[in-house]
Amino acid sequence: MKKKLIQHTTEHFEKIFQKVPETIFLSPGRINIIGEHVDYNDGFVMPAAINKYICFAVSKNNDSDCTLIAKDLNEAYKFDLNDDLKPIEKMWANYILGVLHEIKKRGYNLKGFDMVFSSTIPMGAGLSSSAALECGIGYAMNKLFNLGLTKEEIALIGQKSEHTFVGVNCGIMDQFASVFGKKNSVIKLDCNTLEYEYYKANFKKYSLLLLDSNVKHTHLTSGYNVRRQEVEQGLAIIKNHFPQVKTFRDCTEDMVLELKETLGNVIFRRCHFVVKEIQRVLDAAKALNDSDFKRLGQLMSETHEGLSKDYEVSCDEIDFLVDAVQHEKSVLGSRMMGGGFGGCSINLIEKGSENELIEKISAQYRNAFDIELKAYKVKISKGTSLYKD
Ligand code: GAF
Repeated sequence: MKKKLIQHTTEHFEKIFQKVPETIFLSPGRINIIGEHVDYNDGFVMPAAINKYICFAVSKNNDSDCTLIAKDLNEAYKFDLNDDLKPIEKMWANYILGVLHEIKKRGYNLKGFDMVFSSTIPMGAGLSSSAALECGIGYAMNKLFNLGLTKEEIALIGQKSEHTFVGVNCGIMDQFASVFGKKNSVIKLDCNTLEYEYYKANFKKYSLLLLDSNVKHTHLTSGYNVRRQEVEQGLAIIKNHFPQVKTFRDCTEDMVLELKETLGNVIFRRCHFVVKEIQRVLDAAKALNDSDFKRLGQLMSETHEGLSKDYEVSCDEIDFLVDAVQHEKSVLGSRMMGGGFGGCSINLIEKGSENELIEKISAQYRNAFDIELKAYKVKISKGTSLYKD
């Protein structure tokens, strides 16, 4: 699949620009084992890059004009790099323009380029095709024009551009996973300090299976930014009562419980989820280290309960998919993954049982919602990288 993607992207570039692309880059999507909606709350997360990619074929063109071709959408956008870059109607282009704008703003010198990109990351499925696009373009500019950006800077530029050009106040998890992904490794990222550790993604008898609800979300129209405001509001109240609290990391469950009435029902549930989720990631890292997959699965399921009932970022279709596997002996844990309001569930499942489960759940899902389920057996792969120069 990767080879085909590279081949198609390269051929398309050659057809459009009548030359061989100077470089090819691959930027992966991501999964997240656990730690949802805590990256913007100074928590820990455990994402990993996967073997679904956006492929970029790029060449410098000795001009200040740039041509971007979104092969899968059959759309193009041309602009002059010397112009003041601003968000435009074409949403996909904003992920790229935002990154270029951020790079220019930091004083780096960019020159014109021609680019074709194509993807195997399903869009709106919670696998972070947007971060892959941002990081891929950041990585490509860095290499092509020798900017000297670090991987961390590339991730931060991607995040910033999503805030300014797309309007989603996302955390750092997706961009970090896309850039820092490592083959067969899960990243445990401290979103407060950006320190990270790799954990061997050795699930032994188990594997990770994604069930795609085929319900598309966009964070902009979903409650993502609203959730951020709610927890910020909650944290301000907590800090007021407990001056020793600087971030959610310093906050205990008891503190939140003590302030239940002051916070009010909704904000209380949001904050309670955050505090519990931060602890769950630490417990999950231990479980993974100890190869205690039963515990890991339990923690994943607890996360879902919290995301659905307290953080309220799930939806009927995803709740259905998680509920449907609850009593399956082969499944140790299941939860919605990513920003929510659609997308995929991630399941820790006994190796070899995947197909049977997919068949069974697909039929149930079709009956309940008249929607075709998609399933992905993902492999954990390396982060954004140069494929060829
Ligand atoms: C989205 C965001 F982009 C991430 O930063 C993160 O908050 C995630 O939702 C939820 O964990 O993917």
